[in-house]
Amino acid sequence: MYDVIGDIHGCRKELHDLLEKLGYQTIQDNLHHPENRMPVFLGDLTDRGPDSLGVINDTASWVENGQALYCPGNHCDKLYRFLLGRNVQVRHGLETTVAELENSSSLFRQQIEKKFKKLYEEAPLYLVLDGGGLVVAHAGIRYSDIGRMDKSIKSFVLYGDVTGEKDDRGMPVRRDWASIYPQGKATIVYGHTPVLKPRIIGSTINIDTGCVYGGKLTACRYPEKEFTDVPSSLPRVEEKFRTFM
Ligand SMILES: [Mn+2]
Repeated sequence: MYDVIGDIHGCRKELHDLLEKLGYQTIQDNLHHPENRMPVFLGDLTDRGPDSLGVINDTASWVENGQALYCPGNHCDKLYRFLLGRNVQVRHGLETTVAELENSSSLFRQQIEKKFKKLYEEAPLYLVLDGGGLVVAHAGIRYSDIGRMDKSIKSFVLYGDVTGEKDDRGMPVRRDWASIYPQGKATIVYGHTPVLKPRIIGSTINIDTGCVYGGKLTACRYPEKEFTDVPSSLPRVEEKFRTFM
């Protein structure tokens, strides 16, 4: 039984509030649930929120201890490339995580960088769970791509079905892949696009309820397909939430 948790973006307080509400107990670097449930993190652990390094520290420990699962988001991918010394633009939220690193002691910084690199390198691009009944992918996945792990689907899984265009607010235009995902197939739980409440279209469930924009941090309990959420402690940024017709 899984609790898939939406985009955290450095909101460590909300992460702990949500885990507590779901019945988890944390003791130092360990996470325990009396009914042996397991959290699944669908990427975008860091950036924009107040404690990205704390979120890395917690989640990487739990994954390493076999107490949680993780697949990356686009912000994770960019942070990883930054840590490798690649030429990435330190913006769109990455600047907050980089500032946290720069303000840390060199020992803590080294530990966090090592932990995050290991977490990222050992993670699959997306997770296939429950014998194929549940797929967790940061921005979603096409039905025909489930089972593939090659590089050509990486952009879709991390960024969604982008057209390369920008909308009138300067946001990347994303096609609504969920609306054409076939009915009755594997349940896809994903995030990446902030919505006011979980968006269920057929077998697809978007649980990015914009915690870092003052919304909520949401978990989708599986197989129940029920939601648990906690409110954000951050100010509301209304224009960041997508509405669908
Ligand atoms: Mn994302």
